[in-house]
Amino acid sequence: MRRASALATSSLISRSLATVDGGAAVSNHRLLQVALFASSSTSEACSRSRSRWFSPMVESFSSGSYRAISVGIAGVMVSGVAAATLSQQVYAKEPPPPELVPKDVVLYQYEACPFCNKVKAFLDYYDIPYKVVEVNPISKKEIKWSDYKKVPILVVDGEQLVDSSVIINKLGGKILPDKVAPSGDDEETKWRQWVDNHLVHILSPNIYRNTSEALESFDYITSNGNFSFTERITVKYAGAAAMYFVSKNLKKKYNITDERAALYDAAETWVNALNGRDFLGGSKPNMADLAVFGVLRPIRYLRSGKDMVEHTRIGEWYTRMEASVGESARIKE
Ligand SMILES: N[C@@H](CCC(=O)N[C@@H](CS)C(=O)NCC(=O)O)C(=O)O
Repeated sequence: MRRASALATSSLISRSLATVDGGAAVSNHRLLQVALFASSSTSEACSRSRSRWFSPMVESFSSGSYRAISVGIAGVMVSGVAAATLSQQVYAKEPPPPELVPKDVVLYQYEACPFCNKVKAFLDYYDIPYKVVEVNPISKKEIKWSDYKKVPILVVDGEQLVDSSVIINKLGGKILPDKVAPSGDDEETKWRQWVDNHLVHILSPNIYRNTSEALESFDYITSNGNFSFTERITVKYAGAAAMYFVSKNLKKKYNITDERAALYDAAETWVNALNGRDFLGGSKPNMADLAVFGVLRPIRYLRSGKDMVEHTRIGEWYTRMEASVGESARIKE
């Protein structure tokens, strides 16, 4: 068992180093796929962010209350309730009509995978209850039954859906009857494509940028993923070392000279796209908001995500997204 695991790990590493040397098909590399990101969607992260979200409101409410004292304590309390209600209305989920909610939804995923997190942001926001099967990225035994060998796979009332964007389109078509199908050259589609073709490629070079960030990322990945005890230890250190090198290759492949600058630039590009709106979708998130939020969620509380929020204007939008997406719709088993 130990030998099998060591063999698997060494094959992963030798493959990743071969990829570095050969420079081909990096995105198909198993370690990279194992490695993609750790989830920050822990309840701890949620509660931290939620308190940050509410604190400016509480502060402004408090300053308003000084003025209101002259009017009377009752007035303050009424306005407090009104403010809370308003925030709930503004940043609320959009559950579909109950008759359209699928009965049985199962997501096969890696907790840290950005594509899986894109699907989860969609399910959480539309409040579609789903079960999660965490796939072991080395054996993949949980998806042996499928011909498709990547994650996410979403099984909706027995029907297999694959590829994050296709999953979202197909499920969206079923549960959101009033949503007009995008024309293809509209703003929402353009930014969804930007996520898949640009944003996701900047993430790996950032989270494996140096040895300490690579270790931080693998600590997250191995703590949240489906690994045996031996795999957890070996993958953490060997994976971090391998991905440090792989990420240098990815930088070349995607013409990235300074990975942090590229991340900040992407965050600013997104904020510019919002053009003063709360969300790209206006007063409510659309599929592009959910896609950007979904792929950023696994890195948000890693060093790179913290830097991104500190050095760019994306934080306010991200916090609004956290408030809108709210609690996960995942069914805990
Ligand atoms: N275009 C696909 C990409 C999915 C993808 O590449 N998933 C990675 C994990 S992040 C994967 O499963 N790779 C195969 C593997 O781990 O062997 C999507 O959007 O769902």
